[in-house]
Amino acid sequence: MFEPLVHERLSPEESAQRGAAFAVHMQRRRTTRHFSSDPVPQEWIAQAIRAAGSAPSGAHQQPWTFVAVSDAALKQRMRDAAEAEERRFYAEVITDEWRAALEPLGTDSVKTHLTDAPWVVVLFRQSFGFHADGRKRTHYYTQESCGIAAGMFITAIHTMGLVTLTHTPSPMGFLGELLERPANEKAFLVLPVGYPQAGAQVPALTRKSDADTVVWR
Ligand code: IYR
Repeated sequence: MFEPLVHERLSPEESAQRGAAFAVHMQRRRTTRHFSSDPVPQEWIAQAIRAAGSAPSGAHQQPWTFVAVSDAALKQRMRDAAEAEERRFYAEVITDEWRAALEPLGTDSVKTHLTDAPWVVVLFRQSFGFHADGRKRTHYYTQESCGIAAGMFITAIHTMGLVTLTHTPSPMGFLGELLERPANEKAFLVLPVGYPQAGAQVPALTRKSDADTVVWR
């Protein structure tokens, strides 16, 4: 079944203006580890998830589940479990090369963002799904699909004037248990969302230039 594409062709001037303004808007996005506990309405999180859910996906299987946590006790349990994993990571798993790469970012095993931020959104990747009759249904390109959806979520959050952090506790198995997800769902990314703390600091980073990013042929 097909239907007509709904598409508005913009004037070249409008395309150029929107493209330039959007690139400036996106260059202002920063990842922060310092969240205020100021509340954020549930509807705003729902809007960002709705935007993320518009992502293209392999065979349009939409292999994602977003679990949005605001319950303080649950956030504390997620933090306790994440910090236990991260203490082991920073003490035993990390290589010298990896430690040096993270040094400018100032990361460590203390994950205050998991309890400070009003929302912690956990994106689960559905590594497979189910047919209506309960048979297992293969999902395709789930990593790519969830990566794109995550990017759209981050863009929506930034556009709403909020901040987020892409947190990847490793391993992430504890999240499926704590959030009671079925076995076909694998935690993909943890995204605390909120306002930045007053006086929040971010690493002084520069981004790759156009010349280092793109090859024209
Ligand atoms: N998962 C760890 C380590 C970590 C790894 C990378 I690559 C980062 O960009 C940041 C952190 C942690 O969350 O601290």
